[in-house]
Amino acid sequence: MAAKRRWEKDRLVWIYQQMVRIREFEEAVKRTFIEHPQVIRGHAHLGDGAEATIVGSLFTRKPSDMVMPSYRCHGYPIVLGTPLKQMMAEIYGRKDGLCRGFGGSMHLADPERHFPGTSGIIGQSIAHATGAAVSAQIKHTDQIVYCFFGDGASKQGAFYESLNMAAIWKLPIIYILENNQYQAYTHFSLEDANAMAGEPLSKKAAAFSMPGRTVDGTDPVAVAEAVGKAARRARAGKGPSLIESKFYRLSAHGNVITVPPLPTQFPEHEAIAVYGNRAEFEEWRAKDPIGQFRARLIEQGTMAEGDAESILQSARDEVAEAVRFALDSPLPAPEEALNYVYA
Ligand SMILES: Cc1ncc(C[n+]2csc(CCOP(=O)(O)OP(=O)(O)O)c2C)c(N)n1
Ligand SMILES: [Mg+2]
Repeated sequence: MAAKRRWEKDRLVWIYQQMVRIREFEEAVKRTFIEHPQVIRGHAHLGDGAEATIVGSLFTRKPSDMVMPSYRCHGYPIVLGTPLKQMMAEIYGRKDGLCRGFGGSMHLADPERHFPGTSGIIGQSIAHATGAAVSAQIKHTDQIVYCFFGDGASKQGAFYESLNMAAIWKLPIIYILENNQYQAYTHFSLEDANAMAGEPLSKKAAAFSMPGRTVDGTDPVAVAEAVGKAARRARAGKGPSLIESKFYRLSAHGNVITVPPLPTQFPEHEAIAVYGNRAEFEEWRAKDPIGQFRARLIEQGTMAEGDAESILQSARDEVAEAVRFALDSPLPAPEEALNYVYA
């Protein structure tokens, strides 16, 4: 009994630790725009607010399973164990990056860890992930696919076509709809923006006779329970599920590129900048999944305050080292520009 409790405790602390590592990494990406203007040449989109959904979902995976998110993709490889140094070097466009500096923030890939790649074309990653599930089924690899995508992406045709095919063929895939309530600059809800029909979004699963469920995406344990059930179903050959995880994107959609010599910056959140609704933003900021989970673990005696502090400090050290490594890494040589271009 004591051993089981210890195991449970370790698992909860592990979840907290991964959430903190993701947040600290993304804070460093955001800071780079201020402290080292022009270092990140393209766009970067942060997933702060999504940590409980990412870690809770991936908590249930086996190491050989495939993980295929959309373009807001920093958090997932962090949980899979991809070195932060290589990730930061990729975001900085450097030679030592995961994709030798050719991919950038929106195109991270780590095939060794079954993270095949991401796409900035909204909705299409759902079709890619469904294809990966077809491959796993044909090859009998026993892998399942964790397919993450946004509320906006779920309006695309690729979503409906993919869910139909996955249901018919009982593909080993979990569709994790990250409802962060914004689609770039537009609020998702029907009343506010006339952008999205049908709530909760998970009820669309019924059209394909697959299980659909909406969970509190600020609670990693609730996410892990729902996704774990879907994973057991997929592994048993019973087919796909749709999980809508509802949370709030805590940063603006992405950075804005201003004209040099002005630095590239992150603007205010769209709730404030577009809708003038600071109250909505503050309400959700108070439900920050990391703050909530930290308080809960401390209150229930699972984690000591001191442990929480050392988790934060070691994440900061790890990230600082990744930043140093990335800044020291050279840019790819100009003559390499056309390498890896297939057209
Ligand atoms: C096919 C396509 N259309 C439009 C865009 C421009 N675009 C970039 S992000 C985005 C919104 C995506 O919203 P959502 O799927 O909810 O993902 P989130 O940004 O919230 O993670 C849009 C429309 C795009 N990249 N691809
Ligand atoms: Mg969204």
